[in-house]
This record gives sequence, C-alpha cells and structure tokens, in this order.
Amino acid sequence: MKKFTLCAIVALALVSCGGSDQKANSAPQPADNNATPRTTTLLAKLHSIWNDNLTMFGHQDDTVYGLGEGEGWRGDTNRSDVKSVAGDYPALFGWELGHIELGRTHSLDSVAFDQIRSEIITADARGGINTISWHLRNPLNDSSSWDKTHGTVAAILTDKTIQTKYLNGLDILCDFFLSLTDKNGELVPVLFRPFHEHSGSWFWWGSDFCTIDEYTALWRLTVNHIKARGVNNLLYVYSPDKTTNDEYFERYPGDDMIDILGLDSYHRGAEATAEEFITSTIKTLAYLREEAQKRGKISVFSETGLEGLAMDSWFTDVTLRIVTETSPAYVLVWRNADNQPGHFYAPYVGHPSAPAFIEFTNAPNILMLNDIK
Ligand code: BMA
Repeated sequence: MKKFTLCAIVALALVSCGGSDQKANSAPQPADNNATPRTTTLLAKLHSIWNDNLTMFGHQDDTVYGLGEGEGWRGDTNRSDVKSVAGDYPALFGWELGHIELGRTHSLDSVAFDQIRSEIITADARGGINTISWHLRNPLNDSSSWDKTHGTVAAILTDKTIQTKYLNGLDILCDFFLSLTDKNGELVPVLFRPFHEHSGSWFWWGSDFCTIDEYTALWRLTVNHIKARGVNNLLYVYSPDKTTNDEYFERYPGDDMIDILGLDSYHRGAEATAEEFITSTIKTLAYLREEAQKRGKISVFSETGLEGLAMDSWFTDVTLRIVTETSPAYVLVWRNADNQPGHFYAPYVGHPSAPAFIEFTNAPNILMLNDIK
C-alpha cells in the first residue's frame, strides 16, 4: 500500500486524519439529504483523499476495450491497458451511458449496458470508484448530443410531450442506477456527471443553446426526478469545459444540487501549447480548490487528455505538474477507443509515453486502485 491511509470513514461522520483541525477537515454531507450510507461514506472517502492532497488516477471505459499492444481489443475479462502498462488498475473508472435513454441494449460506444453494470459492480468490489457520463440524444429531434438546435432545453422545460419523453428516458437511467447492487444487496454509490462541458457550445445543452436559467432548471428537473424515483446512491458532479474563474459558476445549479466541482479541459497541440495549457488549467483548478473549501465541496479534474499522446512525457511534464500544484481528488483521462485510430488517452504496451506514465503512477501523490483499497 502506497500513500493513502484512511483513519476513519464513517457515515455522517466528521473525519479528521490527525485531529489538529477538526473543522477544516470535516467531511461534507451529500447534496442529496437522503443519500444512502454507502454514498455518504464515499463522499467522506473522496474528501479525505482530497484533504490529504492526493489524486486518484481515472480512465474512461478502462476494462471494456482498449489497444493492448497497439491492436484493438474488446470484451476481455479483467483486461485493462492501464494495468498492462503500469501493473495496477486505475482507482477511478469512468463509464458512459449515452443511449440508455432510448431503451437500447448498447451504449453509443457499443458497450452492452449489462456489461457496464457488471463492470461497475466489479470495480466497486475491488475497492474502486465509479463515475458516469451521459451523452444522451436530443429528445426534441432524436439527433445526437452534438446536435446544435437552439431551444432544446426550453422545450424539455415547457413542452409537455418533450418533457415526458425526456423523463421517460431518465426513468430508464434511474432503473440502471437502482440495479447497481453490491454483494450485500446495498446500492453501489456512483458519481453522476450529466450535462457536462455546458460552457462550450457543442452539445445541445451548451451555452449558446439555452439561457442560464434554463440550464439550471434542467438540472433541477433532473435531480428532483431522480430523487423522486428513490435513487439516492449518487454524488453529483458539475463539470464545465475550460472557463475563466469569473464564469465558472455562471450556470451552477447550486450547492444543494452539487457535491463535486469538476473541470473538463483537454490539452490540444502537444509541446507547443503545453505551458499555456498547464498555466490556465492550474489557475482554474486552484480556484476550484479554494471554492470547494469554502462551500464544503471537493474539486476534481473530471476529464482531460492529450489525444494520441504525441508528447511522450505528457503524464509527468503536464498532468503531474498540474495535479501536484492543485490536488484535485482525481484526474480522469478519456478512453482508448479500439475502433477509432488515434483516439486514445492512456498509453498501451510499447507506446513511447509508457515510461512517463509509469513514473506518474508511482509518484507519491498519485493513487491507483491498490492505493485506495
Ligand atoms: C467523445 C468521443 C466519442 C464518444 C463520446 C462518448 O469524447 O470519445 O467517440 O462516443 O465521447 O463516450
């Protein structure tokens, strides 16, 4: 075991490792007042990691497909590109539930929801943490998440037919959350990160396509419906794309809706743009840490990556620098697509960025699965 020792994780507890400053170290309460005991315990665990300035490594779709030694693989039990390279699984597993709202059997990335369910339960049983994104279709016209129709959010809020269609899809998602049971029959707690990157304008819920009030009302409608359905095993993550600090909270649904302050920010352009990326990301994540401290929340680096890892030292010279400076509770890199050449964010065996990645995972402040068990 590397670095993380959790002194006491107890439901509804004030957690303090060291006991010097009980108040500053108090574990926050979930935004959902009826959160299950396991959900409250998960928040306390995240808070303890965050408070100790440690950062879990996370990877999207880690155990369902990848690139092996450069060749796509899919569906091999227990396989993980991260584990193949670094000897351990990530501490945090990201999953994508887009198209579940259509009643389909497979996600938009062609993974069976039954498999995602069992991977979440397995990751939880191994001591890992799960986070869920949702690239849902546009309920107004059935186009993808990337549809740029103005007024979709307004239609969900005011047009009864569209609202019913949206909520029916949300019900299917709720059924999925309620099907995540551990070996004791308790619900597995997960982080839920809907309507992400809304500060940009590439999804139908993006800032050019709805007003501030409409965006926050969509969150309220969604969270209230989820709670009304008796789903109390979620921690809610807010994750704008790159923004200025002044604009970060512009579309924030409220401290009563959100547990975790995230940032999605990708590095584009490799070496030439590295310093600029590092500086701007540190600025935002440092601000999120301060705000999280004030609000009784936690800050995370909810999505990042350099597509295709064209900079061999990216994990040490870019990511490690950012997270060491700002200590988000986790950093998640995006998926290693088996069927889209060049669309990968974690190294595979033999990739020139593998040595730096191993060095990154061995850094004293970076937590892999075995470090958080
Ligand atoms: C995007 C890309 C897409 C994928 C989507 C949802 O960023 O990786 O290929 O469908 O995420 O996982």
